[in-house]
Amino acid sequence: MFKKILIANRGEIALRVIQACRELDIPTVAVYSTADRDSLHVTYADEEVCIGPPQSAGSYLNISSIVSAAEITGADAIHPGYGFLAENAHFAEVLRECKLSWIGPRPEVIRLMGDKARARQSAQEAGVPVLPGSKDPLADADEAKALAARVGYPVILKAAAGGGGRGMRIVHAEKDLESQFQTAREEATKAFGDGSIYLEKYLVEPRHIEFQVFGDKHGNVIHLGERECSIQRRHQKLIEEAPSVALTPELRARMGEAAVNLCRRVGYENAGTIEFLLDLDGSFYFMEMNTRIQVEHPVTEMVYGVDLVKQQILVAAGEKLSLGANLKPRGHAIECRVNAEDPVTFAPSPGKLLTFHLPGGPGIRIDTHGYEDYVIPPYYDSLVGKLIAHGQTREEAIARMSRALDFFVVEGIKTTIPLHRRILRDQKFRDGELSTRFMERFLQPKPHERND
Ligand code: MV4
Repeated sequence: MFKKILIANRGEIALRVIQACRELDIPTVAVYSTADRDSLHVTYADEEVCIGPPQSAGSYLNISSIVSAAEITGADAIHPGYGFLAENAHFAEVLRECKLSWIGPRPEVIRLMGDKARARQSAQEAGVPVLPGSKDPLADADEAKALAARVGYPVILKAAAGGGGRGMRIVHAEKDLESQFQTAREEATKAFGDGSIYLEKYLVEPRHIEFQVFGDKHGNVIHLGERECSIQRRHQKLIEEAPSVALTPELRARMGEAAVNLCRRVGYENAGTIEFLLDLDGSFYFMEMNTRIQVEHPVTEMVYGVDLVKQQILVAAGEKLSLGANLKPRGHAIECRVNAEDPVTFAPSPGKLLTFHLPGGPGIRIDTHGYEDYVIPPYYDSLVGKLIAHGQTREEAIARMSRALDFFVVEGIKTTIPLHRRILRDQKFRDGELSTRFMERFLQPKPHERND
């Protein structure tokens, strides 16, 4: 087992990793920027190293500072959390060269899945359904036109180096394809230094369903069911739940098998997520793979009663997956992301938490780095905490979430709590009528509120 783990992250996920390490009796090293001196991950880690200025480029993304921090403290493994360097294949390679263990998949697999066009090919080779579209990145707009004519409009242009909604263009008719293709290519070149574009048939109102997968170094791969993540705005998820009301046991088995087959094919080790689009008729299609632990992992933990972060550490240390046979989902879990944002305009709202009262009681879990008098810095993402409710049924999970939101008191900054309270009262939400357009519709002014 590892002797000391360095956590190359901040905020709630850094604390979450420290919790897992403590249970495994492994000492921890926190790294922090000068903006995070008073952060709980620094307080709770056994050792801490300042790695640079507030801007992430100089600190949480600074590979040489982080490697130096590991060498100075004698850490022998690094957990990247999510975001920052979590899906940086180069970082994983540097660690390998420095004889530091990486708590994540092999760099080759990170690189393969980070190229969304190659990931799509791998899915296809593994027999996982993909939407009609490109086999390889498109050479030019003419090739895009010919392909779009074959698959039918609307189509979507995606940057191979993008992902998570960055660098996408929806095209409804042939007359718009040429200009959209050029724009997509220019944007991708500018944003990612790689202008490779591929094309797919566009699904207008799918659900976003993702499967939690896990692989070890001995070729064992399992899945831990799905999360429904359709409630998002501008590709930022707001609410996630498990299981999805849209899946029958048969469909779950087929999607889970597809997810596991893809992981086996690429030799996946670590926790991972296979994202699917689920169409209204029950057809599902591979969208992307995330090669990290995700923000929303707690809903799976609540339903399956497992500690995914602990498993990441055990598996990275070479242990065989011990979850296997006795995996049994129980009940329903929902997560609300509490962001330091205006609940109406979504403008960031950093600042001091003057009051911070957390709800508790049956079925409630909160993952947060917040505390009274903590100052949320403006430099990083706006997540202040995740409120997770578990119940025997979806109805019970909703009831528990609603009362926990009512009893969650934050003063000093604006948060998304009032927005979550409204969504949880929404009839469509309560009926489980979800799609990737849910928020667009929810936020549209109701007819009687319109003023135009
Ligand atoms: C799509 C799609 C419809 N058809 N691909 C958004 C994030 C990135 N992972 C890919 N995304 C989409 N790809 C095809 N062929 C719709 C989306 C999409 C979406 C997906 C999941 C959750 C929310 C979304 C919101 C808008 C678009």
